[in-house]
Amino acid sequence: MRGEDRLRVSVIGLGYIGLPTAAVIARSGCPVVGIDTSQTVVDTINRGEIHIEEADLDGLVHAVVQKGLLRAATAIEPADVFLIAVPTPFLAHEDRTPDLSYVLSAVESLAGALEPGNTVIVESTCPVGTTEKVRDAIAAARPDLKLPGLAEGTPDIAIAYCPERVLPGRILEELTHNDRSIGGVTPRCARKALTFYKRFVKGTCIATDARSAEMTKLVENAYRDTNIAFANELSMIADAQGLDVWEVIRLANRHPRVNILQPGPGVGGHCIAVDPWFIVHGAPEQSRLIRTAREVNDAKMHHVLAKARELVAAAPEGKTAFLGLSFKANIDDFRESPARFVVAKIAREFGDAIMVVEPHANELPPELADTGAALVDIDTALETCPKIVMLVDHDLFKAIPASELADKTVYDTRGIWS
Ligand code: SAJ
Repeated sequence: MRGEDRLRVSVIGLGYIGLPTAAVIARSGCPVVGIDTSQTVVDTINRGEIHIEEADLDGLVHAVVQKGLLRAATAIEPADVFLIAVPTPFLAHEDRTPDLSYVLSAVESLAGALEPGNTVIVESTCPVGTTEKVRDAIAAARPDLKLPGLAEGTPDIAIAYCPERVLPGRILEELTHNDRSIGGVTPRCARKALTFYKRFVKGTCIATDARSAEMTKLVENAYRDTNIAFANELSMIADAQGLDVWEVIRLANRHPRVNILQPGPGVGGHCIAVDPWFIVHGAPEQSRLIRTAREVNDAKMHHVLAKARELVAAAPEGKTAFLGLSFKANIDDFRESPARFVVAKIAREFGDAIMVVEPHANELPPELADTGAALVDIDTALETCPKIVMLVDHDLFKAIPASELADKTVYDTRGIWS
């Protein structure tokens, strides 16, 4: 590695994790080149602008680009540290096999640029064993290099897995202050990666092995999914028994050792709704609870769909407003969003009987475009619609007093007016 201040960093993948990570590393003083296959993304960042919505990210990217510490490109350049932050989706939605092709193609493109002394770090969420696969792919592409765990003596390249654990909406804060698990292919690799993270992480950095770090990331999201599934299952039980689930949870949470999460229209996003399946895929026989939690959260989405359909179908001449499309509050991320799923299904069936309010969208997603459903602002929806389905607890919606809805029929899946 180079001297402290001239450490060159390459961040591959400039999405929700890669771009903030690149900006935070650049802020620590390292020159960073961000690599992305999209020319539009590269051009946007090189103008000092951003293509995603995230608190305070625009100001930081603008500042580090202006200082010459962050630059974007479509082709890999030599660096001291290569950090991979590309997506790991499913191969096919039905069988939920993890698709490692983005990770492996990033590895393929950086392998040619590797020099002895370099460090390769995977941050993408991955099934257990992926970092070793990355090492093996580098070994196949670069037989001239000594790789950790494969060759005798000091390896030329350090390889580690270091998952991010930031919450969308709080990414910059959490990138800096959260603790990090840093898993090396060998202990030496972990130490090298740890020294790098210490430059910009204020939380505690804990060295471990790559497989444990890979599993830790999956476990964190499966834990949250399971807890949300408990709340969602309770909400369906409460519906069947005519109970107010919010009241029951509020009361149960007065117990000093009970902390039930909030029911909603299902679990969305690109992490919690996906990662538990990586565990199930790796150990199907042993993952009964984790699989069931996924199924419960998906079932909640269908439960909400059925109840929303009932509301719209009753007197369809009176319009229904659907509040929110994103996968959670106050963000512009619509990936794997249960709200979007529900609205799209209803729109296909009822078209112009529905209005959609989403303060974080300028237009409706493509599957809603020709259905007759209209994207309107909140005041138009409140003036026009006698029926309301609340799907996402954006601050804008939480600011509506329950008294303003007194003459409406409301299905509140988030309990904000409970
Ligand atoms: N949700 C509920 N009820 C709750 C909490 C959440 O229905 O009480 C829903 C949300 O509405 C959303 C989904 O769950 O649809 C996920 O939202 P989230 O805020 O729990 O998490 P994400 O997906 O934004 O971020 C998660 C975080 N993981 C954990 O908290 C364990 C984050 O720290 C990870 O970095 C991120 O996944 C990731 O990238 O893996």
